[in-house]
Amino acid sequence: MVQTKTEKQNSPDTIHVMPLEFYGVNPEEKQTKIETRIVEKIVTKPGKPFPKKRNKAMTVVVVFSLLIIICLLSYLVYLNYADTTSNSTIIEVPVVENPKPIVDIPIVEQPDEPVVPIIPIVPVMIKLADIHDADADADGLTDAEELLINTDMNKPDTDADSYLDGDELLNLYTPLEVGEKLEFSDLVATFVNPNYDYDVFYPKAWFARAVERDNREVVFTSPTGEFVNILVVQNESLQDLKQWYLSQDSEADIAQLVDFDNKQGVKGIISPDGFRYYFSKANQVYVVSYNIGLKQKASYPNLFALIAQSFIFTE
Ligand SMILES: [Ca+2]
Ligand SMILES: [Ca+2]
Repeated sequence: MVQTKTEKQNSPDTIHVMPLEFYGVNPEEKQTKIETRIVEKIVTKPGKPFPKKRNKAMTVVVVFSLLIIICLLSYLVYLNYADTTSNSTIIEVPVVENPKPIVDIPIVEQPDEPVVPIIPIVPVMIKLADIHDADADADGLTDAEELLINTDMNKPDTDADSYLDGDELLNLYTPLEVGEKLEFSDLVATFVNPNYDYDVFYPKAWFARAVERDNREVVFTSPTGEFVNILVVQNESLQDLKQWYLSQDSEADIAQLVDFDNKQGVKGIISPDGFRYYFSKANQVYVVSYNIGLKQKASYPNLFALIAQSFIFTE
């Protein structure tokens, strides 16, 4: 079936070509050749895709647009961050000076214990009269003393004059001879202190020496190590002996101080424990002390008493 020119043009399969007259040759033949050639060209030549140049331009436009959008978004994000930073609140941390540590002290419950009353400890005074060494014949002299002065430790009255050995010695008589003064016997020696103006008897078997050159302190030492010393101390305010004693020992009981008159007529006092005798003259106090060292018993209490009984001022 032959299609009219109009039908060809309206057909969906029609390929529009130039009018035959355009070619200038036999229209029918030429038309056929041309159509054939065009058809062949169309059939043999593959269809071109979307022009490359156009695709590249579109891609560039799209990419460029995306870049602009990204830049705008980044800028907006930056502005938002900057605004947040500028408006952020600065929290000031309070400065605490020298904070005190909090220490939890554990509460320890104390067990109930019976209340024990506190009893003050009162030092027990050791009295010389209570620590005399053994006295076998009960004549007042210890066995050690009788051994030292050659009396009979088993005979209370060695010279048989009716006076006990102990009584004779403390009255400055020898218990070895009837009616003989001690100072003329061989039992004692006299220590003369010219610096402090006194004399005393001391057992000849003892050793006498001055601690200081001026004889302010003198020591008489027994063979057992016990010793008697005489020390001169100052009493510038010329106090009475008992007042002076209290000034040295404020806790002393003045009622316990014993008045003493020795066999030379010198007045003094005896300490409550019996270990010290005190004499005074002018602004000086003479202290006669007995020291038993580490011993528990006093071997020579009567010889100590003899020294005190014989003490006499020479001026
Ligand atoms: Ca005796
Ligand atoms: Ca006698």
